[in-house]
Amino acid sequence: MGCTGSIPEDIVDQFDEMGYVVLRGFFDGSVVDRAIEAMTPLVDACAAELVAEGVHQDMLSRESFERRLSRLYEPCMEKAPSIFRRELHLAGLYDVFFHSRLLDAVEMILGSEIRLYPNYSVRPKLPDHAKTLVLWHQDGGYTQNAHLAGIHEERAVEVLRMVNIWCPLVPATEFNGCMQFIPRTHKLGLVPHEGREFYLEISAAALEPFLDQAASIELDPGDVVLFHNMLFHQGLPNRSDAVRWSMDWRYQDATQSTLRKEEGHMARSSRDDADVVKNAADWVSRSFQ
Ligand SMILES: O=C(O)CCC(=O)C(=O)O
Repeated sequence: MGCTGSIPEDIVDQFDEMGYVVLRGFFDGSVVDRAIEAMTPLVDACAAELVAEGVHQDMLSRESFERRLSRLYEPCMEKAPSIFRRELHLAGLYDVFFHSRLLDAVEMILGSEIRLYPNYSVRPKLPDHAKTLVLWHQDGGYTQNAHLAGIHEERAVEVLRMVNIWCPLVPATEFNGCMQFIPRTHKLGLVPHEGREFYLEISAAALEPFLDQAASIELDPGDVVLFHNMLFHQGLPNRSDAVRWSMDWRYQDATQSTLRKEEGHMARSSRDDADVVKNAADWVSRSFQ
């Protein structure tokens, strides 16, 4: 067990060497509870829609957070959400995205100009749901795909200085679809990705030499993992009958371009804090960008 908010002294060395750092017990329970509470109205809205369509008679409000979405979409998996993104300007998520100890840790890696990158998500990974099965990739593969399209030079993505964060809202295990990383692959630079039905995937030639080094990152609520945006990673399939709820987001050195059309939100700045998101109300008043 780690200690709430504690940051290892060698965080930068670990991050540089392995491509990721696990911080156990980093968030205290109330941070996770508020995030779960914040998501409940979104699940209610899904339930209300299914009731209106006659899929269910009632909203299944007595089901646990872990099971409710899975029970709701059992009869119509094709309608199930795979990700929430634009909906996340919620007071209960401010303490996650702008957690000051987390920003301290990120500052040690990125420096003091920190942007919340315009790619922040809550994922309800439903059992056996292909749309949530994120294949082996580097985040840089998506950034390249999303924006470059000939506008920027090819290596622009590789110079982005970013820290990705992933944390579970329920225990994440190999059985219900935790993340897997391949240590040290962030040092390879951007490798070729191929388009699949829902996601990109690292090409077999680039992936296979490293696959036997894959490590499962099993985490409990409150644990957080920081990882490099060039690290090879995937989410395992969810073989349980409940939802593997998780959050993932990214911070970037704000002196750089996002290479996307959205500009993100300033999280910390020692130069000029005028644009920094100030509090939960400020976060709620903004929108995905
Ligand atoms: O949560 C998952 O299963 C995948 C998340 C992911 O690939 C990411 O955070 O970049």
